[in-house]
Amino acid sequence: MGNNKTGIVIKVMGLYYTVDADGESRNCTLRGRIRQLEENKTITNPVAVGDYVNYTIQDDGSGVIESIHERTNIFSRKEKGRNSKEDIIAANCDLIVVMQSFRQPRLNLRFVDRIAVRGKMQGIPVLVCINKSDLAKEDEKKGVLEYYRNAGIDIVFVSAVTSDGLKDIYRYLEDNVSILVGFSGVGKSSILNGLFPDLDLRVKEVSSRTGKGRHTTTNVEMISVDKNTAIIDTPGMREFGLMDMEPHIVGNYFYEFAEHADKCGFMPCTHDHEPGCEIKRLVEQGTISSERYVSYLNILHSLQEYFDNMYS
Ligand SMILES: Nc1nc2c(ncn2[C@@H]2O[C@H](COP(=O)(O)OP(=O)(O)O)[C@@H](O)[C@H]2O)c(=O)[nH]1
Ligand SMILES: [Mg+2]
Ligand SMILES: [Zn+2]
Repeated sequence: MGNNKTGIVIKVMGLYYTVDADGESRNCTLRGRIRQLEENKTITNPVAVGDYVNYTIQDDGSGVIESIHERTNIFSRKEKGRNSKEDIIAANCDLIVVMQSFRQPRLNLRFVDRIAVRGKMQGIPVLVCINKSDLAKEDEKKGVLEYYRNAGIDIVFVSAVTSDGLKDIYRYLEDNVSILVGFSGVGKSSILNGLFPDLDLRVKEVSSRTGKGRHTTTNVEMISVDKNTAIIDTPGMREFGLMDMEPHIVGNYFYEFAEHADKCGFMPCTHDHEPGCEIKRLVEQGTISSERYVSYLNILHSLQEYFDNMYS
């Protein structure tokens, strides 16, 4: 059939999708039977940015998505609550870039750690990009590097104001589909503008009242940079839920723990109250960052509490 096409989803707005094929975008809806699939009752939207889809073209020029190609991965989150659904933020990503800033909003490495756990669980590499380095003291940067020592997480410090580090990020982004996540106000748009001046994205002032910034991006959207490079920009996120993860597996995704876990007295060990825990020993000895360990416990305990409530 001549009107049967394959494209990539570059934007999702509720039940409307923008699909790109050969540089031409088309507004699409979703065939009813896909929308009604049983599995869709547990996810917020069956189609995500980054999905390859087959679609047909209607008489009015709009498209209808008929099928979704198999995915290499998904990047998703799941919040608290019995009825909460898994929210697939994007599909088929090569890299997750978590952006943070040293000021306004200030660093929140626990948020980074949650995303890193999710990324590692879903097999997607994670880059931590810390912006507004023009406002940071040297020992603040050193603190971040120490926090992530041996964690298998790459860190780059950048500044949209001085352009420091832009080349370093570009090296990661080039020839990849990267998803960019972070709180509103950390400078995602400013950095993208600095990297790709032709794209002309909107940058808005951080609201001085909250220091959190306004939401300038309301929907997930893929920005095509060149033939092989794309960035998926996400709305400023404040929360990142891991609520579908079994507590005892979290330690597998803290790589500087996982490589020593075979020396723990218990198997599996949650590295919490168990006697003879090698991880606790390494924290006391200073080999593993004690703050990273506290961040780990924070995730562990929130999942344990969640699972306890679910099954009681
Ligand atoms: N000092 C400083 N301010 C920055 C930097 N990058 C962005 N900003 C400011 O931070 C605010 C939020 O930037 P924006 O790019 O809109 O953040 P987004 O919400 O993550 O897209 C704006 O007022 C920017 O001017 C930086 O590297 N240094
Ligand atoms: Mg923005
Ligand atoms: Zn242990």
